[in-house]
Amino acid sequence: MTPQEAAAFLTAHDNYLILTHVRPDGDTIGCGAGLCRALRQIGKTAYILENPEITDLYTGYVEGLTIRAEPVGCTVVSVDIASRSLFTDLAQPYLDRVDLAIDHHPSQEFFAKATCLDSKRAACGQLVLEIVKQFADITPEIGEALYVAISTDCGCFQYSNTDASAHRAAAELMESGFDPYPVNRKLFRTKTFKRLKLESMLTAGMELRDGGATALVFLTRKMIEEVGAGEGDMDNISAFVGQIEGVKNGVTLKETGDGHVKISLRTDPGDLNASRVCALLGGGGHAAAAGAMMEGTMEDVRQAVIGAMKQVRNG
Ligand SMILES: [Mn+2]
Repeated sequence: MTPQEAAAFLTAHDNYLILTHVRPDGDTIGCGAGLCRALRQIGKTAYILENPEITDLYTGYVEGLTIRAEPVGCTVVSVDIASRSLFTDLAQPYLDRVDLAIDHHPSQEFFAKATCLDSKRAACGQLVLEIVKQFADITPEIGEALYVAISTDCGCFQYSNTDASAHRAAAELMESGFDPYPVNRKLFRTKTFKRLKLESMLTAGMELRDGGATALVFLTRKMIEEVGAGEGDMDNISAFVGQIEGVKNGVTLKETGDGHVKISLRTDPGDLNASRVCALLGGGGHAAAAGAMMEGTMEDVRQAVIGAMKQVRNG
């Protein structure tokens, strides 16, 4: 589906239930909030399905927009969700019931009846902007939500996915009238003290390989408990390792506490395809940022990741 067709679909139906992905980031939340507000603006009934994993950084954006139980005869739309494995527990009843998926992941698995996919977009928020501006005014609230989607997914316009069109979309959203300074300060220039402590622990336990081009960091339950960190203190912590000079491939392994380890891989463009590595581990994502979830100990998963990286590099 093109953005034009998606806009036509959204104006033709009603009673929307919007789904966001597990471990929600700024893109999925910003898209959900922006889309929900745009649909309400044109008189539609629209809700975002409650996401139990949302962190403090993003709760404000969905205030008054969420619902726990399903509206009758709803039209289900997912935003920024690449596969069924990324559905939250509450979204499980909708695995086969998504009417429209709006996404930008090359690893999109086409679980929905219709899909509006553009894998060239830095953020799903760019696609949602293109869709909603065809039927709604970009109010400051919609503008801020979609700005959060775009700016977080391209690391405040620093990641390799950042291009002129991401900047243009951000500029267009800023013109809606919200104040970008507090948003940028909160999202990109503020760290909790607990976060800094965790980063120092990650640094102390870092493993460097390939002459320093590959770095692995290990976030254990013990560290998290010692610091008393909440999920909000760990938002986007997988971006940390890539900030070290010389590191092209940054691996963050995080114990989930239920016998699984979450893998996040960030790579330099053209060096190693992160999505292909994570596909070997049962996950997916983008060429420069991908993830997977594996059962096992930190050491099991460490070896699996190193093996998968070698396999992709040699294959
Ligand atoms: Mn995204």
